[in-house]
Amino acid sequence: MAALTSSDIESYKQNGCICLRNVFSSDWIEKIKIGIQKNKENPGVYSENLRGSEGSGKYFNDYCNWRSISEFEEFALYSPAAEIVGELLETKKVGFYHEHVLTKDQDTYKVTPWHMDQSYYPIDGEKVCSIWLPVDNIPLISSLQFVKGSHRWGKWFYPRKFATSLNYNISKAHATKAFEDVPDIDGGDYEIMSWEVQPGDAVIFHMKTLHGAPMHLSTTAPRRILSTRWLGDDAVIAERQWEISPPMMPDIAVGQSAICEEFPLVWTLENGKIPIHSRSM
Ligand SMILES: O=C(O)CCC(=O)C(=O)O
Repeated sequence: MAALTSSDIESYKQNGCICLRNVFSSDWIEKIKIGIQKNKENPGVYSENLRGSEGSGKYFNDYCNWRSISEFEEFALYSPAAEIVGELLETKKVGFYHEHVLTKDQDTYKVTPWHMDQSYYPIDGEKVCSIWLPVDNIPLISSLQFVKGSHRWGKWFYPRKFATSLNYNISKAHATKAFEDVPDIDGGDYEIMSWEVQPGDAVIFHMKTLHGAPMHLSTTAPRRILSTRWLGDDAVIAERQWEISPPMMPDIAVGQSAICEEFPLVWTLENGKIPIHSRSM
């Protein structure tokens, strides 16, 4: 058992984010470091290197490489992550959606714009979250920030390009939901949650919680993160009016469970981790 407390579960429900301390062993952290290094040396088709207007560092991000980077596949299938998600979301099954590497070199001026992940994804449902896992010590000044409780506002915000902070272009005429611009969080009166974190800690957040990250101004250490995305019982395929992320729609009807061959079942409450050879919906 991942042994989360009822207060952890309640706090996640209320705030839409939580920091769990020391939940991944140093072996997992070392594996992830290797995976991140492999990813940076051999970036995938979706990779980006972004820079702020000043500073020497790059904000590298890439995703959906877990089937070719064995350390990420192992993490998705065999680490304690899926069970933690199962307990925190109080879900009977957990599917793995994808991984996302987000590293900021020393002296990176690029901020991560405030955004809501779920509007990028063709996924509806409430039992859906990400685990933001640092492999470096991250001071509060560089750490991911959340707008407390924003997953419960009942609002959907347009996805924004990380490179420009501008909204995605809307290419289809018929919106299935009303989307709004992300409000000016930095200039507004919002309650922000954020944590100084060490390797082994995990920051978990609802896919609707607004979040963003400041520059990484350390001149001595990078800020390397593996963010993994997870699906629970009520996660279903949804339509979006823009290019979805990742840009591959599974061959599943809108409204059906999103846990499928592309986004595989990795854990159930009854059986625990699902071995790779016997995975089924
Ligand atoms: O680490 C970052 O800069 C952004 C992380 C993020 O947006 C995410 O994991 O969804």
